[in-house]
Amino acid sequence: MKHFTSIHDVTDLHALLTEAAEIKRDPFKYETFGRHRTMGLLFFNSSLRTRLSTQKAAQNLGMNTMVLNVNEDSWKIETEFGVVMNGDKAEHIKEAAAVIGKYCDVIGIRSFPSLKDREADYSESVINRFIRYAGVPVVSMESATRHPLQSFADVITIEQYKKTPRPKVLLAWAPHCRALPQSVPNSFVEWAVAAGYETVVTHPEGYELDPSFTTGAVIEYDREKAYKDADFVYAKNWSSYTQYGKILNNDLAWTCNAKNMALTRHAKFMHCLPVRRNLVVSDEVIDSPDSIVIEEAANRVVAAQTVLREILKEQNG
Ligand code: SN0
Repeated sequence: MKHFTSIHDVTDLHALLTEAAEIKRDPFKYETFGRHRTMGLLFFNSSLRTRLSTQKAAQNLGMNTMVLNVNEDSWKIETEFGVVMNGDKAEHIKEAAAVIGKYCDVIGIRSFPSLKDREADYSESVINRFIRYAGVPVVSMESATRHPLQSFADVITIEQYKKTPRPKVLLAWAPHCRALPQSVPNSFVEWAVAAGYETVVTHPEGYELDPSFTTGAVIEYDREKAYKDADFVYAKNWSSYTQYGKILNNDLAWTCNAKNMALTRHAKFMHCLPVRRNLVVSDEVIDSPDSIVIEEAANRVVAAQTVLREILKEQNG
């Protein structure tokens, strides 16, 4: 594996899941594999789990880590070309990426979408420019359109809990007070379909995701039908893709609550976190024994470690 920005960088998901299970059983099996290698973690946006789990994953492989909160601790970075840099941004992405590439053997990037310009966001300019100018492998730690480390951890978690070979996995839109990216849902659907699950997405009208991410999934507007007999419910808010970045609905009937969950086959509740209680999910559901959000977050280390090992394998030759 050279870079890791989506499911398309994975040649054999089944083999990757086997590798992940092995790493989960014995996290220190490859503790010297990344010796003398450095991972730089660059955050253009906030993070708790990704920041800590990815560092821990790198350290479990014997790597060194450096964390930079871009635009806060460093010079502000200009990501566009051809602009007269007479504003508050002192450094261009072209030099920044090239320099960081000299200090790091792997670079992780978190860069959320603007949610203002769909074409610009969906062109993934920040992560693609790092890939182009850093000259070292780049790992997405949530980009404008995807969150593959999260989705990989989600699939690892479903594999751990599933009771049937092909569980019904529901991605259920839920209300939120802020406009959020489509990255988590886009990516989750791609991975769930690739893992071979019966993948259903439910949301109010106007929340259709970019169809290139939902190929192979069923879109069910009838929420009750969608929840019916689900084995896993992945609640998540996202802002509109069609009316880009807009909040179109705040109906609390879409909250993942006990009434919706009662329609399922004792479904496990999942969410990437952070989650807004009693807006996205009721206390009752997230605090129930069927909630697996903490184990899901724990698997973020496993996912990141498996991916870093794949990248190091290629570097180590
Ligand atoms: C991000 C998102 O993509 O939805 C990151 C999730 C891993 N979530 C948020 O930004 C939540 C912020 C909030 O105000 O609740």
